[in-house]
Amino acid sequence: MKTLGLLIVLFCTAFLCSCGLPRTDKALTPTSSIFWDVDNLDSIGGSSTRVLDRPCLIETDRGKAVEFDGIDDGLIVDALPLAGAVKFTLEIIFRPDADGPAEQRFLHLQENGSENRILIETRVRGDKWYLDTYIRSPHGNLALFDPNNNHTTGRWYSAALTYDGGTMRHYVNGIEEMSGKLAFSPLGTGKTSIGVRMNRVYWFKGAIRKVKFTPHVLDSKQLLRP
Ligand SMILES: [Ca+2]
Repeated sequence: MKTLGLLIVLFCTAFLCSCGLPRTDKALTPTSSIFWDVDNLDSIGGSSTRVLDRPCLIETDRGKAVEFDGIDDGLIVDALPLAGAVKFTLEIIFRPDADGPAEQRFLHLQENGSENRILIETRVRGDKWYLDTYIRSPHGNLALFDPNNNHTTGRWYSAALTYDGGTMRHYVNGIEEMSGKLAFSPLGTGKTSIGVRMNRVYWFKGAIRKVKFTPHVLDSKQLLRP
């Protein structure tokens, strides 16, 4: 009985000591890509997801996707997978539809309790759209957009935003469109909104199929294709 008591004491001591050890938070410092399939309305990427109005789950020739009406549909995911990343690649596969709002903030990574954020947006004019990306941290901010980089709505596209420690770049279908110098410090924990800006303005009209987060810079050849 004495031996059993001793074993229990030793086990509890070991357990308490291990709890006191510093741990690395994998959620804060991912080392490989995290894929989110936007293929349901309950849980995106394994994180709890809040549904704003009625985005629709749809079947497409490339698999399931979620469709947004451009009025009040959105998803807010309780995770910011690029928290802690000093360099990164953010990618999304989406289908922008014609005649949506002129400005659509449809992928928004927002640090809790600050204005620090990473955004992928579109500007839509009739059946044409162009990419607009934005990064903000305490070291500065930069928006990249060029109305001459027009694409046709109603088709699937991939957009990518990268930051390599000094330069921000963005791509459509793996082709670089713009770049600019930026100083940046990593975001802390936060949330991600899909189909709308976090504060429920600038709604997206179209469909979204995948989001991918990578804590380093991918080569253009490695980027997702639609
Ligand atoms: Ca709606």
